[in-house]
Amino acid sequence: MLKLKEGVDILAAIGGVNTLREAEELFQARCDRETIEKLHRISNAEALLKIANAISMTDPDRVFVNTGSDADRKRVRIMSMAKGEERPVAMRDHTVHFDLALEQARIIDRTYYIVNPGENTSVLAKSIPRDSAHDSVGSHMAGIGKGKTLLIGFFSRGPTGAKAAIPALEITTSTYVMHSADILYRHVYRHFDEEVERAGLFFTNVHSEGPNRTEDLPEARVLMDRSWQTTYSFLCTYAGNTLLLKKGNHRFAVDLATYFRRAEELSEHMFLTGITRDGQTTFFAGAAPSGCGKTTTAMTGTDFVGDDLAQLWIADDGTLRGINPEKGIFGIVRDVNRESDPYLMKALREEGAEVIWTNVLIDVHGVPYWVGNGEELPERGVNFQGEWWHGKTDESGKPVPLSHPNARCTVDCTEIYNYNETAAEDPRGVEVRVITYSGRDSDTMPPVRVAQDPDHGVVIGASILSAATATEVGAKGVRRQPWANEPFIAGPLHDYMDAQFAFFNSDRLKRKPVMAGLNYFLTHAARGGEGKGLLGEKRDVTVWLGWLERVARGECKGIETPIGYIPTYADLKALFAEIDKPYPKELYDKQFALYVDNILASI
Ligand code: SPV
Ligand code: MN
Repeated sequence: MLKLKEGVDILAAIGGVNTLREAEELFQARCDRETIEKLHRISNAEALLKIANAISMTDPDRVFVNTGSDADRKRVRIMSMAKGEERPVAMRDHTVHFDLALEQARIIDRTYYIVNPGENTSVLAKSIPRDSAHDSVGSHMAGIGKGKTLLIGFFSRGPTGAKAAIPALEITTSTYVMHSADILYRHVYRHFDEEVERAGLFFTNVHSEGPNRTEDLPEARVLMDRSWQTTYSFLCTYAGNTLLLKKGNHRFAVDLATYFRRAEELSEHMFLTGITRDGQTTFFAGAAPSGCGKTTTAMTGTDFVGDDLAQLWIADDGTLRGINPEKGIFGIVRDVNRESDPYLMKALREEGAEVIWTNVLIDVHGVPYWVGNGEELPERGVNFQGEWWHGKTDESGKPVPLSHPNARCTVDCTEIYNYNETAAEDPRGVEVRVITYSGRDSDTMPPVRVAQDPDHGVVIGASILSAATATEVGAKGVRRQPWANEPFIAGPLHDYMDAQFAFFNSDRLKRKPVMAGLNYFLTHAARGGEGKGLLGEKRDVTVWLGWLERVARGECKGIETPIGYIPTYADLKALFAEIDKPYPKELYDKQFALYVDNILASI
């Protein structure tokens, strides 16, 4: 069983700062006047000690506190350009950052949970004993900041004051990481003390890219100390490995929900989006594994709230509430085009937004391009492997793609036309009426089905399957992706499942959500046709969500089957008519026929 503040606090042990007085002496010795003044506005002793120990351990030349003011944010961007972590591209306020060719995704083979003796972790995750982690951090992070500026930011994972929002420190030598945090997270510098008080805790993240060389990558590590809710990351730059406010802290939030707030909260790898019809908005929270179209699905709603993470809780009035711990997207750009993602495309291609591009192709005019963008593509440019030209191959003779399949854009949600900022910033959260679970299942489950009861809903979540995607270095094959959250579940999966049953069956949850399975990856070949082409189109998701919205409002029920309620042909035909699309009965039969053998095999 996980215990907090158990075992050696590695950061304190290496930093050696134990009292507030020592911390103050260190600030006086190591920081300029402005930084000291900024630190003096923080009074939480634990946070000041974390900061002092991070400075002491990494030994930077300078320290910079990013309060989130316009001036500080601008300084971060200027530093990033001067340092070369980012460069400007043609459009104003757009920059590009390249990660090393061999670090284009999460380095799951070098990602570990730091554990105490006897502590269990998920069998699918890697763990490292506390004393070995202590050695590893000590030998790689002591002095890693020499010659650099250490940047410190105070963030909130969620709207200030929301029940499930948690404050966190991001401490990094990387200007790109801090710039990304500026776009993706809410600053809470001015209310940090109160927020720590309210939440009862905060998370800490310490990162340094070190020299940023390919030869150091085997030594790169992402280490997460579950007991001290502190992450350590070194010798890497990809945001999934370094901006641990995101998935590092998500893992701690999963721990909190599972072990300390059981049946009260959940922390999920889900988008949040709403559909408004006749003046009423129905909010959805939807899980999908990394690289399976979560961002695109979220943006099909009329009231977009988040594309990656959701903190859910049961409110005192018995409703299910959700917040997005983030306020920006770090989205995959492959296949983002005007047809499938009009709002995102507008934010990316029209002046006005601040955008960080990563691992795309920059052409000779400084314009970013990516595979599947629906535009004419340039013949040459610079990408994640250096100079690129059409037909370029790597050492093994394989063609080098124009952009990496995990190339991304970082942009504030307020730049997205259908973002409902009022709902997203509401500390009461949005009321979640529908939960969806989707994966990449080519041959078994229908496009949409509704669980018969909460237990069934939990099982649908537990059964998600996905093909490997480009979001993890070295991932291969189809694998189970329970709740699409498996890569971020630190503890044994049965604990997580138990927490799901306890949450959705809770007597306190008076307004039970509709729980549904979604699958838009059925192929023609799997339904008696030819080829791997998809049955239906990506944009049909609006119909599946539209049907669920009607189920949530009690306007449709569907046909009861052993795998849940499936829509009637008449209901779907009417919904397709609303998007001016014919929906032949023959296609419905293919999509909703139950392939019992496949279903049994899957069970
Ligand atoms: C994902 O891979 O699920 C992402 C990007 O959202 S990151 O987790 O930051 O690598
Ligand atoms: Mn994700």
